[in-house]
Amino acid sequence: MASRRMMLELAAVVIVIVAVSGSLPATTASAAAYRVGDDSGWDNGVDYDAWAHGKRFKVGDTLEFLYAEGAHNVVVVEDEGSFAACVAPENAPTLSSGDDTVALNQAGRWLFICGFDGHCQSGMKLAVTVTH
Ligand code: CU1
Repeated sequence: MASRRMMLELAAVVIVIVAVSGSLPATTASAAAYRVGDDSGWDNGVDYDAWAHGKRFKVGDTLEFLYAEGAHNVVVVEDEGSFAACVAPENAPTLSSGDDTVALNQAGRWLFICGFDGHCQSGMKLAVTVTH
């Protein structure tokens, strides 16, 4: 028959296991890394509305824009009007390494366009809504 001391030790072990396993999902679920366009990357001829559809972007997630350097860029646009009109504002942050990762570090609308002539108009634009 188990002693009272053994039962207390067993209870302590169970509490530790519950505490550890309970904390793991919280840390792993907090950030997701998305490759924009999946295997198609950031390119002409990809439907980015369809790509974003159904995804739930959270603060702390990252977006990776992968493309041939020099073929495209990524302009971070602040206002919906510029996004709708495919206009890259004068001082908008522009990424151009070919492998650009954007940390979605605040909630709200995040708008991206390709600044190359005609690319945004033909579909290289991505809007995501980021929540806490
Ligand atoms: Cu482009």
